[in-house]
Amino acid sequence: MENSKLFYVLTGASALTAVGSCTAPKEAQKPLNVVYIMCDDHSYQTISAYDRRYMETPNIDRLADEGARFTNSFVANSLSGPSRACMLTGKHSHANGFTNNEHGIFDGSQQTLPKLLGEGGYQTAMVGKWHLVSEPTGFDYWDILTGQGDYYNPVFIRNGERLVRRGYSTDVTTDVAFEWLDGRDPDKPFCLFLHYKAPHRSWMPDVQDLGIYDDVTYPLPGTFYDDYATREAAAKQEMSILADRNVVYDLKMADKEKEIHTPEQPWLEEYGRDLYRRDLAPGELVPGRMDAEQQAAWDAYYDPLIDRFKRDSLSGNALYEWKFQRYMRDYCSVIHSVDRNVGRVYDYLKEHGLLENTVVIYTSDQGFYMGEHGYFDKRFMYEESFRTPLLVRMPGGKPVKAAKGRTQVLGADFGHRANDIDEFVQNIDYAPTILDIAGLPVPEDIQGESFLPLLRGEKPAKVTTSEGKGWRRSLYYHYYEYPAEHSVRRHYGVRTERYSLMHFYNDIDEWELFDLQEDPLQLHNLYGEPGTEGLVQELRRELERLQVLYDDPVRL
Ligand code: SGN
Ligand code: CA
Repeated sequence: MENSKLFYVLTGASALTAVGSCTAPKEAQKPLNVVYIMCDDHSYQTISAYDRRYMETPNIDRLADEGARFTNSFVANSLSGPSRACMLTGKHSHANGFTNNEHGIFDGSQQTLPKLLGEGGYQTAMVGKWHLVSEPTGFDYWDILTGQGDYYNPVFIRNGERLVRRGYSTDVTTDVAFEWLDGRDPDKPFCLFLHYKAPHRSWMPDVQDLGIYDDVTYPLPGTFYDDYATREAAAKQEMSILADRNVVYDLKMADKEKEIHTPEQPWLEEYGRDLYRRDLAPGELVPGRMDAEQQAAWDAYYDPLIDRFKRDSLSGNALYEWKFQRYMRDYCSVIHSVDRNVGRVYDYLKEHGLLENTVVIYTSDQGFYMGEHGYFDKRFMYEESFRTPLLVRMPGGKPVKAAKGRTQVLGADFGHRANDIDEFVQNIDYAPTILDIAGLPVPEDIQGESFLPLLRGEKPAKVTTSEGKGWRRSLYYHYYEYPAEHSVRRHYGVRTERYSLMHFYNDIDEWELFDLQEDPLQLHNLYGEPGTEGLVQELRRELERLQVLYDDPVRL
């Protein structure tokens, strides 16, 4: 690893020139800082740097414009806790031990990125959604949301002490990050993990953003009315917008009169009402609930919508499409606040002279369905939730000159940009990449690869990885959380440039094979069709190779 060169190569145009003339300014030689921003459930479809169909996200897009946009970024296990554990350890779920949210407790005694950064002289802070059950270890400072976190007046645990912070979760989380940045030692490099709760279920917008997208009618995705023919596992789930999206809880039709019922999920009905209608003593802060002022603004917006919903008494496809439109409006409104806060982070770094020597990473713990296949949620190895956004702003803000990579088949047409990195990257790569950016060695047992060489514009074919010369050409995936909420069956699989092969197991034994070139929306399962035997054999061999490589005990 040529770490000694990194500080120069990465610090933008002026520093690059200075290196050549041997008069590098002192500032340029400082170790780089990292701001790692991770949302919860942010789909690449709702970032306009990727996809312009739904909304504009100018502040998030700027990170891509001033660095790189990854067009083939994936997770190893599309669920919050597992994804966070992969990021912290650089290892697949079976190797870091946190395979699912329901039973997982992260073993904080193991080797992690913050510990390695700390040993290398970095200051580290973890702010926002943590979701790994055990207390954070290895950070100099941690100030985390409890569990999933709340949108309003969230409870935090600050280095062990519980406190309620008044305000909207995304704003408050950013404020906490700024407080830490203000008080840090300016002479040491830092890595800040800024993890928003947004836009996780139940998609509660900030009161200032209520209704901002009410004039927008969102296009239905092409697979909205999917009948799941040929795909048994795709049909066997409980994440359907029509059947599983609760009008009271998810769509906030929590009427005071209690005339709206959701007979399919009665427990959610009461829970949903409680969430929004809880009586509060004036001015009192109840964790996770609104104060009187917030509640008044909320009601002023929702009450007329609730009346209208009662009057219209929709059913069938009209109800289905109404649910979709409300979902999109809530979700995009929540993202609008994330985008505003990303703008605040950018401004902070600029005002404090940090943009020149800080790498800013923007990602999500996984992708999300925006109605594709009729779904919300994630979990599946299908493209929308297997993928996750990844944008990296480089120090100095210079767009990366990406080597011409392989062009990949994508579910949505993103168009092509000169600073697109098309290679396969996965969230197990984040830890080694950040260590590499910090100029620190990457321990042998880390399973991911540093993608810093790709950010430097090096030719992927020439990059040395743990598998030898050349960048990886296939990805491994393994999802475990079943039986559980949303009922997505356990599965593992392999994705190559053209194909995706997955095996659903446990109380089901189904293989699915998709040709992403011919069928990018993944509607036609080719597995078992005459003529695919050779291809299946080849892909199964690759899958087995990855299971051996990563030492996944499940094995084929
Ligand atoms: C909660 C949500 C689910 C979601 C999981 C996991 N239900 O349990 O819809 O899939 O979190 O999400 S809720 O009724 O509690 O909102 S994850 O991103 O944290 O993995
Ligand atoms: Ca998530």
